Amino acid sequence: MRKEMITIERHFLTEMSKHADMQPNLINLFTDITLASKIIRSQVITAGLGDLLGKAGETNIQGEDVQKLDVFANDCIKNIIGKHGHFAVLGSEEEENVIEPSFKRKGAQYVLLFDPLDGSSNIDVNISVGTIFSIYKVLDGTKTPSEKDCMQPGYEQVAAGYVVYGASVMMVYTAGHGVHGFTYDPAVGEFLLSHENIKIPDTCTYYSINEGNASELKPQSLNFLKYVKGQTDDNQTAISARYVGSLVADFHRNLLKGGIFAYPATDSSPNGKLRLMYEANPLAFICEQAGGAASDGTQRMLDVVPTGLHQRVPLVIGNKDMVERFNKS
Ligand code: AFP
Repeated sequence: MRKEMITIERHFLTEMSKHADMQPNLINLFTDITLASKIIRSQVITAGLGDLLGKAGETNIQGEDVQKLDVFANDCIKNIIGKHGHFAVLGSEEEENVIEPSFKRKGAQYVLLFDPLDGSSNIDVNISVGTIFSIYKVLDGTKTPSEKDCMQPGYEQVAAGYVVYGASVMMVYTAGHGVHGFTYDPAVGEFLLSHENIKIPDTCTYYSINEGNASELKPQSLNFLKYVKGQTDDNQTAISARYVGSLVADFHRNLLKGGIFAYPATDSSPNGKLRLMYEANPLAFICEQAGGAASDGTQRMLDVVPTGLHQRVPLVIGNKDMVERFNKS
């Protein structure tokens, strides 16, 4: 029997009473995100029974195959969050242009960027997928919110989070005061606090890199791979590899167990594969708040100045000492 049952909204309110800089209007956002993720979850867990598995027959702005569940998740978040009223503009990894919310209160001041279903090519084989989100305030002086408001450096985020649809469904968020995790209890229909103040363990237990790309990796990544395999003179013992190819799932495991994830530059993708605004920045914010670090291989991820809404960036994220080691490799 649980001692306490704390919902995200309750937790956010308690945190707000401790931290004056937390944005009160965001509480409604968490209610909306949890609603959207409950709906997405209900589709993800029964996708094999209906007609929601497989490709939708289109490619997105990234040139990748869109899965039917990508479309479903994107529409679901747009419809729910679009009616929130406090968002001035939205941006989705699945859509080329910024999205005008269907309802805006006067003075709406937030920007929401989201990846509706990260790792979606894994859905058909029952591997965990996730939703990632990131929140900014509109730029000072903005009258007509636009793409510019969506292209702020990551250090300007006021909150970020993700939902991982796995063996259980978890939502993890930060509003700049630690990282908190909630597990969905289907019997109650709520996300309840299960992991308060998550800190990445000091020991790096896993490294997560797609080594199938080895022939295309730069010397920096290859040197780092030698290091984690204990093949250098540093007395580093080999650590285990874990990579499922679903960023949220790989990141979540490393956050809880200690680890480093890297999707570095390759010869054919000099900017890596992952997107700065939808994947790298929100997870970098969470990772730093949990005591870890994130870089693009040279500089702090949150300091990267965006040049495009859908720009890709090499991502190195996890235990701080390992990220520093990668940067110096
Ligand atoms: P999909 O959304 O197309 O499945 O891509 C997932 C992803 O963007 C990210 O979640 C993974 O970490 C990464 O791609 C895996 O890419 P590789 O298959 O090239 O390793």
